[in-house]
Amino acid sequence: DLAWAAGLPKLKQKDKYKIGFAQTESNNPWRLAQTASMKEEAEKRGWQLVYTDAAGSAAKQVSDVRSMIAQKVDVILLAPREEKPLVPAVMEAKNAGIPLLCIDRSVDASMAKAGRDYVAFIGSDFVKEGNMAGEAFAKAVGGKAKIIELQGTVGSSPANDRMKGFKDAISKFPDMVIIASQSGDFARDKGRQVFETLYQAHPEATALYGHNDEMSMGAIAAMEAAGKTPGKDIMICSIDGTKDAAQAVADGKIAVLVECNPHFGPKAFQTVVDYAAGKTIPEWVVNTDRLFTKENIASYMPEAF
Ligand code: GYE
Repeated sequence: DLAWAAGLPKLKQKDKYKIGFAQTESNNPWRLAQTASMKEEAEKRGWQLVYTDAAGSAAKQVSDVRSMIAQKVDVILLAPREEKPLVPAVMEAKNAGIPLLCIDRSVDASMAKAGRDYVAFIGSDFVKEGNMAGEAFAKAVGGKAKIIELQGTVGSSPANDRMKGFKDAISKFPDMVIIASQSGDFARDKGRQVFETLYQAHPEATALYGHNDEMSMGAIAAMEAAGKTPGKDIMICSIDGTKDAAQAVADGKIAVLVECNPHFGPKAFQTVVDYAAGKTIPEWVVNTDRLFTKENIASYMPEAF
């Protein structure tokens, strides 16, 4: 039938699967929430989970996938750290006859395609996240800001797309300008260091766009250490929805927060079941994300991770 006709590996219908989850790193609350969601779902269904943590190395993640192939897992869930270096892992799974799904980040579409080389991409629309952030932020700052951007991991799909979406949104506002942009690798400490350096070089900055909450929280620490008030001297917009960031919205430090939901377990496992049943899986199973400001953050607080 349709899904299988494309040349993708088949999956037998079984009560229980041995399922691989190749995580990219575990140094932030988003990753921990995602891993917990996978483990919970595996336990609930009684499936065996083969879990690996690439510890921030694309090369290790490739070998993690190889070891899953060698262990003959039934199916692989891959959270590809970067778009290009993980393509070989995707192709090797395909050639070994193991269906693979990209979870939360995707791989370079010109090199490996969902629906042809791997089953599907399950995750957020990062361009849209950047767009939502940019539009709401322009409103929050009255269409005028000198922005420092902290990019995510270089070569990762969320960094590439959040950059693009935000840029497109603010291009409609001539006084919204990005004056400096550098990667903080999605990490809190790196975000703090990079912000400190960029702010020293650009003391005229009035705003921060952080591609994730961990970097934004790091930057807030740097601002406060420099005697500046986040939310006043420097306006902030951020993406994810961690507990710390939600609290910072409530406290008036972060003006705009765009959600990126890490709880993939139920959706990912159900997609595997549907695939085995021969249902047609969309190439992109899209997660929808919400927008939070001081006005509506209270309702989100219990969900923050
Ligand atoms: O925003 C970040 C994490 O790939 C969508 O990666 C994910 C991003 C998320 O490390 O916090």
